[in-house]
Amino acid sequence: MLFFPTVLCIVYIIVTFVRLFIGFLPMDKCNLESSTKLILDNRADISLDLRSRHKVQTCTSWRAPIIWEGMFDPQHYDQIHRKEGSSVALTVFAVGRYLEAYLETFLMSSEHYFMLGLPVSYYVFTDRPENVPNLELGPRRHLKVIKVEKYSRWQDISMMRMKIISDTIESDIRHHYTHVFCFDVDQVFTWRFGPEALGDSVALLHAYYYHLPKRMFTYDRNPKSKAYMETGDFYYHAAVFGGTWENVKSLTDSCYKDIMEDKLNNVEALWHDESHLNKYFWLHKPSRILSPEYCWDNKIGYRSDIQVFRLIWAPKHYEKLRTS
Ligand code: 5GW
Ligand code: MN
Repeated sequence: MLFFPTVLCIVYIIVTFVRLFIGFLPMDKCNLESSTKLILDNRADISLDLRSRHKVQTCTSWRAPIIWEGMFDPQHYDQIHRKEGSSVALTVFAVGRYLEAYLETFLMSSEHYFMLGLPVSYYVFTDRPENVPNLELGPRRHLKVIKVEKYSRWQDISMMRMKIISDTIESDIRHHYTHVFCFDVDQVFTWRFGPEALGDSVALLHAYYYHLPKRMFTYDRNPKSKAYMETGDFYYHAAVFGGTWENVKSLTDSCYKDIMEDKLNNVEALWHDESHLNKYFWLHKPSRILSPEYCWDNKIGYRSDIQVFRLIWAPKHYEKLRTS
């Protein structure tokens, strides 16, 4: 008579203990026993601790890590990337009024926090090279200014970035740097943004969407656009993306091609280059994802899952900046 309830009780107790032991991890999406089954961009990734952050998703269904504070040993990444000779080209556009408004703060803050210890070159694209501030840079850090046209439509400034980055990788970056990171200029580094962020193909979770259900994602929903998608994995933010030069070249080529095809068909994707970027990462899964700790907007307010602010959105003054 008492046999069944007793067995049920024992099973329940065992299950409870096992769950407590493992922790209530958001692991349903990747179900890893150990991090050795991750996509490894680098030797250092073996040491990633996917279980150190309980309330957030730390890897994807295709086993790419999502990098959060506490999951990695910063010094370990510094050492291994230095040994392997990783080097980084950072591209940033400062066209029209964005030059005076943001560039100096962006670069100065980057000198304090971005990939310290590795060779870094800034590739600054602007319509007024003579107005780029003259900054003293750290050792093995360089700045190159490249003149670009100022398109009259701001949507075009934003979208032409893809073409210009691709051309610069081909003519210059590929001969000197292993990795490329592409940034919006209207942001400020406020904490370490180090080699733990380097990978073959790197996307960033958008601060406003990372905790929302997929149906809220603002993908392009117009079937006439090449950026059209019904569903996706995450909503990525175009303010930061990167990877090896080979992968960033493929990404920028592909997005540019799709943007041009849309133009021929007289359509423009909902969020311009960001819509195309989201489509690209849906079809070509990133090997590494950065948590919104890598690009946060303080306007969102306190959230317990955001433990550090590595890069924050600068205040936007669209009324002043977007009139030419
Ligand atoms: C100007 C008006 C509207 C939209 C973009 C621009 C603009 C963008 C510009 O006049 N000059 C310029 O250099 N940009 C570059 O494109 C900056 O690097 C900027 O960070 C990036 C994306 O534009 P954002 O930052 O205004 O777009 P959201 O998505 O951050 O609002
Ligand atoms: Mn921006």
